[in-house]
Amino acid sequence: MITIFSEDHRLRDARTELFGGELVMPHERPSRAEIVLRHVQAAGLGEIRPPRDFGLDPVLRVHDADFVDFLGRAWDMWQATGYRGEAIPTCWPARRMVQRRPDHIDGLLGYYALATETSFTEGSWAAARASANVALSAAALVQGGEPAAFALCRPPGHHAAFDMYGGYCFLNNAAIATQYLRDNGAARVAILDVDFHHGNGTQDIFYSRDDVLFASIHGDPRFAFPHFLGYADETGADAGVGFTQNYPLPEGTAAGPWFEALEDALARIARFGAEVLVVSLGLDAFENDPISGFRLTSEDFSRLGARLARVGLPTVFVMEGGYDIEALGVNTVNVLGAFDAG
Ligand code: OKP
Ligand code: ZN
Repeated sequence: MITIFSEDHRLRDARTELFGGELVMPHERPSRAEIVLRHVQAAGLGEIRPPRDFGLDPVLRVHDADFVDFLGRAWDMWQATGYRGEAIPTCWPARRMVQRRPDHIDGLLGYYALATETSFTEGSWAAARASANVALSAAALVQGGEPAAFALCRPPGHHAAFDMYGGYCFLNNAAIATQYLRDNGAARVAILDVDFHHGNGTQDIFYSRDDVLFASIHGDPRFAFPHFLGYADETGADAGVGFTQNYPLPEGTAAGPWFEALEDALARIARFGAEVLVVSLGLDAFENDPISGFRLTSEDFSRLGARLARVGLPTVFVMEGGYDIEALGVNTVNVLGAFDAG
């Protein structure tokens, strides 16, 4: 299959991630995309193309305009304060406080962030836009008749909600691609999120809709980030009731129960009558992932790719997480190669 990749991912190169009470080198770093690209090349998966620029219109179909405006101005506002570090929120509109957009960057960061690990830096906005264009370009290929395409997105997107960033995500690449598919002829699109972490942003964006099915297999929020969404009883609202399905699984989950959840999700996707499948492809359910808690093996990722091929739908793979950088290229290409072989 064709891979879409942008060198501009490198513009997202934070020095810090607030982790365990320390500022550490970010887990979500440029070498992640480079190793995946190298393995795509080495495996001869197919052509690698740069994205085209879709502008902000398709982004604004799923994100709040004031939020997008904030992302575009946050670094300059932070710089103007004279602060010397990277931009990290320190306060929130917590319970019983007023949800009103303030003016100062310290307040804006807390207003729009859902967590503190995602330091905002100089090139973050440019990289996030490029990442969305990667997803859109892959979606356009599939809309144009390609059976599948791989959006090698970085930064990832599935934690970014209508008006929130965090969890290493700024714009929700999978949601932007999904809405693009809807706007260009697909009546029903299914999103399958296999990243270890719950795709809270994607769920948020489509929660009240019956034209997009969202299914996610992830670490139970009682023990896993993002901690405040992703329970099994979140099944949609209004017209969207029954069009969100969460599979929160316990720490230490290995292939048996994981693939059982996958079968249930795929049965729902079939019943839904999806015309296109968007896969939020995180590889952090891997046994050696440094920040996650499942036990899938590299072979299990091949099994996943082969199973997704049997679904028989046009498929857009959108890169999300995966932090065992040594294994990330192998695991990604195991999914995609097995899909192509299937
Ligand atoms: C992004 B994606 C673990 C803290 C986790 C943020 C994780 C973001 C994951 N103790 N911090 O879904 O891979
Ligand atoms: Zn993840």
